[in-house]
Amino acid sequence: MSAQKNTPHVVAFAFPFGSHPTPLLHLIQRLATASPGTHFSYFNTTRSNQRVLSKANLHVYNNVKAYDVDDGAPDGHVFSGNPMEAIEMFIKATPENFRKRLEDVVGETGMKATCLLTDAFLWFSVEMAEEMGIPWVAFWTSGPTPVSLHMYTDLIHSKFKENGNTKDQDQTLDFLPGMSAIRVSDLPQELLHLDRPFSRLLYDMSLALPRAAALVLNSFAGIEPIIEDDLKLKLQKVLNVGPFSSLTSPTPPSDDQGGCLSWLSNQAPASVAYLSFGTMLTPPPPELVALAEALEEKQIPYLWSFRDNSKRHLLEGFSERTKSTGKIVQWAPQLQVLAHSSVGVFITHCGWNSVMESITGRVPMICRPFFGDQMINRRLVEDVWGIGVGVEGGAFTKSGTVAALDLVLTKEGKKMREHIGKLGESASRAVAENGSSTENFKSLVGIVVSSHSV
Ligand code: U2F
Repeated sequence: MSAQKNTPHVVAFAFPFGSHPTPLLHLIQRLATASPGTHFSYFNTTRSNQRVLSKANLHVYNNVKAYDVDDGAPDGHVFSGNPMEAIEMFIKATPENFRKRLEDVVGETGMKATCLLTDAFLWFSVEMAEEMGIPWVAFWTSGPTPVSLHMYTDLIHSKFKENGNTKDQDQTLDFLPGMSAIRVSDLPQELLHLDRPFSRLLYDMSLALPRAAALVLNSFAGIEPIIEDDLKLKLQKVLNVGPFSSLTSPTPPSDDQGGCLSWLSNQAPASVAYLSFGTMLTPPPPELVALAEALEEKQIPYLWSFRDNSKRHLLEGFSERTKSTGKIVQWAPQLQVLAHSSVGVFITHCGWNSVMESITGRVPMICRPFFGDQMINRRLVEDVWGIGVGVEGGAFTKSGTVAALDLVLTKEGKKMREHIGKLGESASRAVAENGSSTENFKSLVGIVVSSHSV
């Protein structure tokens, strides 16, 4: 497409941490395919773009262009390793880094922005969009429950916080629609303590969301019906357009340098434990050791996605002793791994993308959440959907992990597999022709494309 001055121009801003930028880019790629007459600009920090774009096949799209924005870190800055440091520097650089880059791009291309489609965290986009007289579409990369909880932050504080402290951790949030299974202990720290820049960002987001033309989620209708209905009352439009993992196009290129898929093909059906803790974390050393001991004791074939080289030595003896039954790789093609018939259980931190991918692959989970929405996701997986189990005591011990493996791979596993099979079918129906996510996606295209006439 040759970009013209009056070409509709959708501008996407990514939150450059964890897996956030990737599903936003996938959404942009789907929109670019659906609306070839629209131009899409994807803004992300240089560091994050290097990671994301190498796997993105962007050259296939002649109406998508990626741009680097400043991440707020001074030149030559050496990060401490605490992810919050980079996040806070980035927050400090917003919104000016995006505003400045957008002005440059509009100046260079002559194409004014006609719609801002940004990570919901970047709530200031609504102010930029309103200044430009164009719609803001917010993309929430997790499920409906966490975003709904953020919208009840003030009410939750008034119920549960006394002198800055949270009362009984076991209390449920049954005074909120659809939240009777959620407990105080499941709430993200950022929701309970509003004193940090990241917490403020999320609080401000909850205030800004009603001004969004639409909230888009990588989820599917019916998964949390009461919450979805409640969100619809508060927001202009709620569009579940996922799960992305159930979609066949655009297929992320299979990145299988470790040979995971051929290894899986030599394993018995539903026998392998797949372990991965997402893009941001590694369990602490005693938990890694406990996990390895449990796998070894049970002689369970395993595939472990493990990137933290500083902790790799903890698994050395274990990986040597179990090399005939297990495999440790730096990166696994997780979507295809979870879709492989040999995988019987997913040991996960309950990041939302992992949960969606497990549902798509129909693989029950053993959950060890760490932060943010992960405790909520665990609660849904175990207590609401019955498709997995949390580890006893909330952290990996050898006996707790053995018990969880026994449960999922033998006793209760059958029921979990039935439940996840049904959810997986609903997910497939949602993204099929005329399915709810497909129809929602068409509405999204309508919002994004018609916005040039605003
Ligand atoms: C943050 O989650 P993470 O990025 O840590 O974890 P996920 O949401 O589960 O996403 C991880 C993605 O990385 C892929 C995997 C997922 O799509 O398929 N992946 C892979 O392909 N191969 C590997 O070896 C390892 C991972 C945050 F921490 C969570 O709390 C949020 O729920 C989440 C979404 O907002 O973002």
